[in-house]
Parts: sequence; structure tokens; C-alpha cells
Amino acid sequence: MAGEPQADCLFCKIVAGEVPATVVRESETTLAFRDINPQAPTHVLVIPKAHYPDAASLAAAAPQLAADVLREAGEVAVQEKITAEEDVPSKGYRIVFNTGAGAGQTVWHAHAHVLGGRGFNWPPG
Ligand code: D5M
Repeated sequence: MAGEPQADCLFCKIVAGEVPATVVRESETTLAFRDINPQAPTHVLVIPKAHYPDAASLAAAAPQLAADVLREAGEVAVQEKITAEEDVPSKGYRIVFNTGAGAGQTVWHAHAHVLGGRGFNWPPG
């Protein structure tokens, strides 16, 4: 059923405490932890504790929970001191939801990547 923990899901196991993670932030509905393979000085994943396979299915089935993930991603950026600053134009961060294998999704539990601490190119690779 939508939102229920999946036995074979890595991020459900992290939520359950069965797989270790470096947690940087937690709310009633979300968990934020450092990516095991960081692509920037700050690389944190924000996930809903409930299981949805990707961002689109999360937003469709549980819009408040999707909003919780986005809010927490913003709070991670503040906590990690990577937010844009008026006097430091190079600062700022990315929130990325890879959705589908072709876009680079490898874990089928919705997650926001929060990336910062370096400059980024556009378009992305
Ligand atoms: O992002 C999936 C991300 O999950 C990828 O950047 C690696 C990260 N990952 C994989 N296993 C772990 C563990 N155990 N802890 C923390 N981070 C992990 P995607 O957008 O699906 O490619």
C-alpha cells in the first residue's frame, strides 16, 4: 500500500534504524542524512519516512508530505550554511529529485538531494 514500509527498500531500512546513516536533521515525517557518495562539500538527502517510489508519486499521493520534504531541504541548507547571501553571489544550493533511471535515480524511495558548497553548471550533466 502507498506509504507503507517496503522490506527491500534501503531508505526504509535507514528510517527503521536497520542501516546506519549520518543523520543531520529529523522531523516527525522526514529524515535528512549525508549522502554516502557526496558530489559536493554538502550533499544531504531528505526523505519522507513513508515510502513513495519517487517525487511525483509522493506529491500526487501525499502533497503535505512532499511539502514537508521541501521545507526540510530548505532547513538543511540553512543548517549547512549554503544558502544564497547578498554579499556572496557565488553561494546558493541545488535541490534535485532524480526521477527515473534515465535521470539517474538509483534508489526507489523519494529523496531530495541538497547540494552546496561549490559552484554548479547549467545545464546539468
Ligand atoms: O540517489 C541515491 C543516492 O543515495 C546516491 O547519491 C547514493 C545515496 N546512497 C546510497 N546508499 C546510501 C546509504 N546507505 N547512505 C547514504 N546515502 C546512500 P539517486 O538520485 O537515486 O541516484
